[in-house]
Amino acid sequence: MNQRGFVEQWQLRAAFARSLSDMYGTEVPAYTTLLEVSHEVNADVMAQDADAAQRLGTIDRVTAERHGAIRLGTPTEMQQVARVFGAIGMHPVGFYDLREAATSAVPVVSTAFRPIEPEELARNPFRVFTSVITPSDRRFFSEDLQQRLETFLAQREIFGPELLELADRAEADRGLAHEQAQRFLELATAVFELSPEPVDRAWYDELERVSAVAADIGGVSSTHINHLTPRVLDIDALYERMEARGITMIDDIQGPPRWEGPDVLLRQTSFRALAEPRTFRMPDGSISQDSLRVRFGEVEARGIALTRAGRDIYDRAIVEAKQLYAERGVATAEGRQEVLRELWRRDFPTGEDGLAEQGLAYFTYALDEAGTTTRTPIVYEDFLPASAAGIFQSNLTSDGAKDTTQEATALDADWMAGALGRDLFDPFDLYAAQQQASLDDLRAAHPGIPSP
Ligand code: OOG
Ligand code: NI
Repeated sequence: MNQRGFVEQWQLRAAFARSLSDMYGTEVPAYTTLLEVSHEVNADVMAQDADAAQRLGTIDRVTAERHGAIRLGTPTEMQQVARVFGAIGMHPVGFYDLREAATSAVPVVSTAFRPIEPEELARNPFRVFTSVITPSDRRFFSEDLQQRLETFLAQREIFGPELLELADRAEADRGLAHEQAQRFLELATAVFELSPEPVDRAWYDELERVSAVAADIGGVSSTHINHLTPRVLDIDALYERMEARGITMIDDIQGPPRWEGPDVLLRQTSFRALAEPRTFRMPDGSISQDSLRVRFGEVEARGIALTRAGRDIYDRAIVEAKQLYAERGVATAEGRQEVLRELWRRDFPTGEDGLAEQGLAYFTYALDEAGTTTRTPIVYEDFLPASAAGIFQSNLTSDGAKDTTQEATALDADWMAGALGRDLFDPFDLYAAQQQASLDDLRAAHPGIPSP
């Protein structure tokens, strides 16, 4: 807050991330353990070599850094959540089609809301992976079920008028007066709390036979945060320490392997979804207690953003790795890491120099005090569809049903932009523009300088 009691957008964003984190910690205590262990690991990595640890962001940024995941029901809800995130300087970036990326039934398409300017990312990089269900996709939903689902979703109100009004004001004024900021944070946090309202058992179960994700979204008249993810500087160490504390993790760390070369993109893992008590309304009208397993805790380590050329190498390596697991009968997480390492050594340069020279990753350039050009890697701020599908799947209680004889509904980045009623940013364009801006600044200040 500044002197006149005005709370700027980035301060609202940081406060919202903290508020969600506090709320989620009371709802899912294992998340609090995950935060504790993340802090321990980060402190240890900093103690070993503080410069190396902060090559991809200051420790203050990394300590505050979270991503959340939410799942919504309609284009209207997407438009409304875009207003709430717009209020705190988060914009939709990228299009992810989980219907294609997942082998289980995951009938959603997604985008991620995040800050897009380097200074804003440095202040607080909060991001939220946001999915919307696809009732028109016949591989999952019959015409009859689509209609009943859409009718159900059209009747619910997730974002109330007071919250939306405050959101619009914050977006227009780039912040809010102190009291309004408090109210905005209170209302916005409440949207994502687990509702005590009884769940209609028959309706939930009908949707769950199609897809556990469909039931989580369309089986209830509210929404909730699905997981919150801290950033850690050594994800392998974190995995071991969580298991040592008796918390069962999913089998793998998704994404690139641990290896001796530069970390690229994103590595993620999670602890298994926990049974949470929920209240149900049974077909005979009685109320009963049971539990649902949908929410979990995830953790991630971030690496350098790859160019399209670099990303192609990554995508091909992930596909090839899957073939090799099958061919060689690889059945353990360590075995899969070995295969990935083998491919990384073959396909990726072992240093940042190689990544830059071959145009595989993004960097910014500047002159240091001694007059030499320095190169700094740009951190990857987005998500990976294959990893996201893996995270979804490893936490589903059932695979659901996908009728692959039916046509997919075509839903793409343009559809998403239309649903949101806003521009959808392309992640590659954002990284490329940041790299180019640094080169332009360098040349403007030092016209004779050779290209790095
Ligand atoms: C979102 C899964 C994607 C990630 O980190 O890749 C995700 C969800 O489960 O709703 O959060
Ligand atoms: Ni996630």
